[in-house]
Amino acid sequence: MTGDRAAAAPPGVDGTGLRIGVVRARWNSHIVDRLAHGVGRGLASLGVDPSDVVDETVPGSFELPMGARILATSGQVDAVICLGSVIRGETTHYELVAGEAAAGIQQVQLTTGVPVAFGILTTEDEAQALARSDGPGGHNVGEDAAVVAVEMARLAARHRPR
Ligand code: DLZ
Repeated sequence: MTGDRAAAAPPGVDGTGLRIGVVRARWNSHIVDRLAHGVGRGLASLGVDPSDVVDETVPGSFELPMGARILATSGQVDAVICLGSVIRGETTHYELVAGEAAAGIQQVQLTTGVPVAFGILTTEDEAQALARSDGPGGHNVGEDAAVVAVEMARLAARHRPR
């Protein structure tokens, strides 16, 4: 029991033909790798072709907004997913890294108009991070973020100015 609720895709949401950017932080990579597996499962379940996924890494979660902005403005992707793990017990400036990552991601999606899904775990300890980056059938925030990215990319496409 993680205390979180996973995002369920609304009926009919389909990722076929969408191009998705995935930016991963290299800090706590053992957790971020698990989130990336969740993204893979989530995108595959919605029909996104793996060849339509653009993968990049950045040093840490603080750099995720910049990585997202680079992909969002590249014209290569319909949405971006940011993956990171910030663990309070192991990080002296937890609030700074987690807060700036969240604020930066929101700023990127609002200023570029390209949806950016928040797949960053901000947890008290490693056990919580492991519980939220589970394998198939368990809770994985990367899988949730994949659903968010596809749903928001479709929303943006439906209302794109002509
Ligand atoms: C410096 C730092 C620390 C202490 N903790 C984390 C963390 O828990 N998770 C994470 O993704 N990144 C961390 N970082 C690195 C910063 O995000 C950033 O990469 C550096 O401050 C360099 O700008």
